[in-house]
Amino acid sequence: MAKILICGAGGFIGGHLASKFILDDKIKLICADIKPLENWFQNFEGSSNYSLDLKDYDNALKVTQGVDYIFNFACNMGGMGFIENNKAECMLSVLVNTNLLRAAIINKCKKFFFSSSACVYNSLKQNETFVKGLREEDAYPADPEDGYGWEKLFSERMCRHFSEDFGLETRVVRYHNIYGPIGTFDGGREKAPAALCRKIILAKKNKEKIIDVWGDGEQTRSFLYIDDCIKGTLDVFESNKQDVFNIGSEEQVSINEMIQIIEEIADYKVKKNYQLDKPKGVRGRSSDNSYVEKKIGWKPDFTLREGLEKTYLWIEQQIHSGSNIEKFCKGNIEKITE
Ligand code: GDC
Repeated sequence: MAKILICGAGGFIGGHLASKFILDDKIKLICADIKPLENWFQNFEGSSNYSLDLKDYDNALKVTQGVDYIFNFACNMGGMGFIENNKAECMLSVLVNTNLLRAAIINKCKKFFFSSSACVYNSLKQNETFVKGLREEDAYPADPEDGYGWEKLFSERMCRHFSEDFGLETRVVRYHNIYGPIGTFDGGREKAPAALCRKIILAKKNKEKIIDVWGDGEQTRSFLYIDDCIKGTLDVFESNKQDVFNIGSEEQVSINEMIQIIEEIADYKVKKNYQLDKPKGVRGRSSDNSYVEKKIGWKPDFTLREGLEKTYLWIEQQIHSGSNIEKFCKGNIEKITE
């Protein structure tokens, strides 16, 4: 039986991965997260669940004992509204990955997965609205997103050197704005797909005609649906390629175009109040998947419209039932904007 540890299992991607592993009776699953158990987005009786802070090395040592495979999703993160305003908090996540790598060596773990981000890419390559998809080599020379992106790039690098120096097998992926059901949609950490679904759902519910949009709406991104993300994660993990891969979509849209898709799903049209002083991040970003497709054979299945339909429906259910609002809409540190 393989013993698998998911760190950050109480969060969005970790929770979805846990929901896959829990169905496999050849896996003994261990889940860890800093949040109290009742706030985990998903938790399962069939796994051993720990609420602990992995910035503490003793906790990292304890939870990795006897573990074969480690997936590390644990970090303090969120959408642009969070990472632009909490750079030190984001950088402190370096302690989690450092502790887990050290503990993986002590406890002789077989393989280590690190969830990096498109925020590692050089900002000069993201200055236009429509940009060429980012290739893995575009992370260097280094000029990543301040705070959050530097932490991710440093931790990627540490994975590389732990495998070179200590023989630990590592796998690293760079996620490009993952979205979908059972994720944050309010409170300051939400990313654009969930935030804009929420705003349109509320406008429709309250018969309002105008929503706030950060920036001028012409900035572009590509967004990856959670099911594609989980499939890509497992494909990279199970492969024998010790490397760094994009896990993203190549469907580049402007924020205005995404709003139009959400309006069509909602069957409700809104006017946009552009807030130019809000966090905007890079001007344009998209993934180039040629390397991951060639080496791993992974590519996404869901279109943005298909993924947004599922996401919209789930957020609408949460808002209308009102039952899970606390769990999915609460930041756990004070300094959050909007
Ligand atoms: O927050 P985000 O999805 O993160 O924002 C995308 C764009 O959408 C930004 O330009 C933002 O200004 C715009 N936007 C417009 N209205 C709103 O109401 C809104 N809320 C939000 N959140 N944004 C709005 C993300 C990081 C992640 C992760 C990924 C990797 O950056 O925040 O932590 O690492 O990147 O790709 P984004 O795409 O800039």
